[in-house]
Amino acid sequence: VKPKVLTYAERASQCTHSVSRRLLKIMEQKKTNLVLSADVTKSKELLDLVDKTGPHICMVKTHADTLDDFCDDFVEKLKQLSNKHNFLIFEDRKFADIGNTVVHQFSGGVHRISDWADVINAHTVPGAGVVQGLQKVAQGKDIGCLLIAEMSSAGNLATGDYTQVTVKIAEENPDFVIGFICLSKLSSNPALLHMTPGVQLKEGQDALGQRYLTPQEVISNRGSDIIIVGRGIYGASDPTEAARQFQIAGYDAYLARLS
Ligand code: 5FU
Repeated sequence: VKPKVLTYAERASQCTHSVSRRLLKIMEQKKTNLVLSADVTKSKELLDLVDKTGPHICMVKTHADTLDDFCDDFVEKLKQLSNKHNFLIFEDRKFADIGNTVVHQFSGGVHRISDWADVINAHTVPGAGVVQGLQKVAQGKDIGCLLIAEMSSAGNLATGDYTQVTVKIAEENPDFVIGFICLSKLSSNPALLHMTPGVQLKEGQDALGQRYLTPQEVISNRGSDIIIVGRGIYGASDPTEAARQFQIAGYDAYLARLS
């Protein structure tokens, strides 16, 4: 018998972590499993893009260290937009050092990520200490962590045992880890979210090793929960319309999985 696929609302009610619960509720309310990867390098351009596409997304993903003009005012404005359009903020910093170092990378430096991000992520190359270090900083804050269990790029080493150990670390840290960056469903725990980058409306690749799957393949066939889209949206002539199309494609693929 095929196991019943739970709705976002049903899964929200099974989440113990406030961030995964909030995200699933937003996904249910706004009918979207789309994360915008806002990889532009000027803060004004980023804020404009996010304001236009905000109604279509459940979360925005940033690379704060690629912004030419990152400052506190940018953070303030991004937070205002997240309230206006009801989405979460995910800083794709990919922490990958020993626990003691990531404590400072997460809380300090120029970006002070722990002051503003709802969601962060980490590689598991260093072992579970990276998660423990990040969790120490997140104590008392509503921040959830994703573990990078698989990657979209050609020839990456996050496969096999590495992926399996990463899933184990996630399952052992439910107070902090809310899911994965991955290419397919890795855990049957309904509280863990699966988020997949490398998504375009047509399969293909870029010139630097990125590989693309479609929303249908990622959500319906591979059982992931969330699509992460960058150039497919901000590189389109009409980013708002592109976001609307990805929203529909992703949500239809989710509905197809439910039925
Ligand atoms: F962990 C990963 C991964 O495996 N692949 C990715 O592409 C993260 N990413 C990020 O998703 C990457 O850093 C970009 O920010 C984004 C994909 O952007 P694209 O323009 O849709 O290719």
